[in-house]
Amino acid sequence: SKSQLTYAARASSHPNPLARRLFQVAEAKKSNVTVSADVTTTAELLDLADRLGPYIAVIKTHIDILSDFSEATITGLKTLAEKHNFLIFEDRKFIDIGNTVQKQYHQGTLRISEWSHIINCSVLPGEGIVEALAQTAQAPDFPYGSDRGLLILAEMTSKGSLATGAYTSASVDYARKYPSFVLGFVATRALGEVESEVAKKEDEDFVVFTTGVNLESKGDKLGQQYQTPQSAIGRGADFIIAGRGIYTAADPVEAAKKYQQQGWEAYLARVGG
Ligand code: 5IU
Repeated sequence: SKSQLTYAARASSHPNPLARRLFQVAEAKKSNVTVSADVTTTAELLDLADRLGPYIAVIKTHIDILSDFSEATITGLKTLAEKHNFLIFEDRKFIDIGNTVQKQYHQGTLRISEWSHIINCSVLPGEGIVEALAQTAQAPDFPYGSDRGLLILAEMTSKGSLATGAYTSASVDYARKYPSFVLGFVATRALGEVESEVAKKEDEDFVVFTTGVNLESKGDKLGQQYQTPQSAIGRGADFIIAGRGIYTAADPVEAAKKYQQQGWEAYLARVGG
């Protein structure tokens, strides 16, 4: 599978412009780390983004947990993304009928389409959610061009997750049906071999983001289950997502560097570097 190839090779051959950019960023910065910056004020978010920016490929936000979201949040995030060459992933987990998610994505208070390169959705509502988000982002008058993409939430890390079996298979089906907008998956492993109703193309190259990565802890008191960067990347993660493991560390910059180093070494081991 493509996960044996280097990010540089995948960047040069990938048909999706945002996937190419993602792999280029990883290669340029020698980082496959996504920091999940789950802080609750704009000042904390922008401070983390600026300090950790050099060591990460992507920042993942939950913009609706900020107590003071404003124009300054958007401007600050966009400026820092350019300054440090990282992409923005709003972990909004859209999960509604097509008509509603189009408005949640492209209208409304949070203006997600304006600043977030990557979004994600659950396929619980069925294929229509993917179709609707693709339709909005690929409309001729969509202002942000081909610089937007979707990850399908195919599995979850929490204890007792119901995102398994037929749900995970449907995630793969819809990714294969909308490859020009679906970058890949949020999942705990590579999904290329999952049973699917849609035939796998020989050159298929979906990107796998794995959450629940932590070097110090096995889980939390609310059902989160962790694995290490080595384990996640060994199972097929292309990008590892760490939240508290980085931002609650005594020194978040040192922690980010440690995840960057371990994530990169695990990647090099996988591609045989
Ligand atoms: N997140 C998960 N598990 C999942 C999915 C998303 O933890 O299956 I999909 C989010 C929740 C949180 C971050 O924003 O990833 C993990 O944070 P910690 O590393 O602090 O547990």
